[in-house]
Amino acid sequence: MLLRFALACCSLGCLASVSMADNFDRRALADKHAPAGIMGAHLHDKGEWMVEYKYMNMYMEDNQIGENKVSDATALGTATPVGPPGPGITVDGVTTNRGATPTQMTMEMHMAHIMYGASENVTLYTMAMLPSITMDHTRANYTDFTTHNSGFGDTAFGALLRVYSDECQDWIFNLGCSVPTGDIFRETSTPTGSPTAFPYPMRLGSGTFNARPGLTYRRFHDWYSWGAQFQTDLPIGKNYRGYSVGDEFRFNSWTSVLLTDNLSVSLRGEHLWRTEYDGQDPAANGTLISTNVEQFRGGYWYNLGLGAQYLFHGHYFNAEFVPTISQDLNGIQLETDYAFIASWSKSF
Ligand SMILES: [Cu+2]
Repeated sequence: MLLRFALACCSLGCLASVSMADNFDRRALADKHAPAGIMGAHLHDKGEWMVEYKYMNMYMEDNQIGENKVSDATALGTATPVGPPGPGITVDGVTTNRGATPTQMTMEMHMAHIMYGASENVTLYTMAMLPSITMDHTRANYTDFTTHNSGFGDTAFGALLRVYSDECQDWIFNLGCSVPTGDIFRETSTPTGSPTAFPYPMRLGSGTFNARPGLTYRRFHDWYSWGAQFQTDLPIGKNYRGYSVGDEFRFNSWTSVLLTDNLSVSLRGEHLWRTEYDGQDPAANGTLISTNVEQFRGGYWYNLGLGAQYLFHGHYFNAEFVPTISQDLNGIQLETDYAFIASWSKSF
């Protein structure tokens, strides 16, 4: 590492050690992949496969209007138990939470990811997702209930195209999409006793075909690497329930530092924008609860990613802790606290 550092200091090029060993592959060290929260940022050699299992858990607690946290009493519009229906709260001209307010949500996701190098310049990938969503609520009469939904989510696939590469940098275009394999028609008997549609954020998929184009830049230096990525998730048309989820735009940048050839640490910053939902599901009653309000799905989030990557006999471990540093939410929504992402992968 010290030698690398010394070489980097006296070199004008990005990779001083390239000339030291002809077969040296800088992209094979611990920082070969971007931090765990990033997808579509590396290519594979022709004929090479990669399998990955990725786990994510995101925690949300308490409501926020815009940038300000509010109490459950404020979210329900009453400090003393009434109803339901209670008075609810009016935000941006929309009255909601007359039935109940969400207080907490966890979204777990299991992901199975396969990549294949179809050629030197094209890597194909697919990813199956299994979300498991749990939401806690308080009614206007201050009794609590919990709803849960889990199963097969939407499936992503696409092609990563090498736009440009040289010995120390890559430009990669992600020609990605997702198909609506996640069920959006599931119902729950909690809390009403009769089957009711899950609110928007508890559904397993978007119900639409989504275009997910993205562009990534990566640059490798002797003892560190960095990258930047713009990634989108754009629903096309409306689903069979008459709405589409919001557009999503993410801009990430990160730096990974090699502690040894097999161990690196990373720091990442993520800007995330989501627009409100389009259309309306007739079964979503926004007056009863804020999670059914189409306008209250958008906002801006700034997330930090503190990660580590470890390469052990061909097994690649990638983990990241992702606290949300600031957020500006449309209407009233649950506040995101943090996420944890971990993955194991192997190439062969
Ligand atoms: Cu891969």
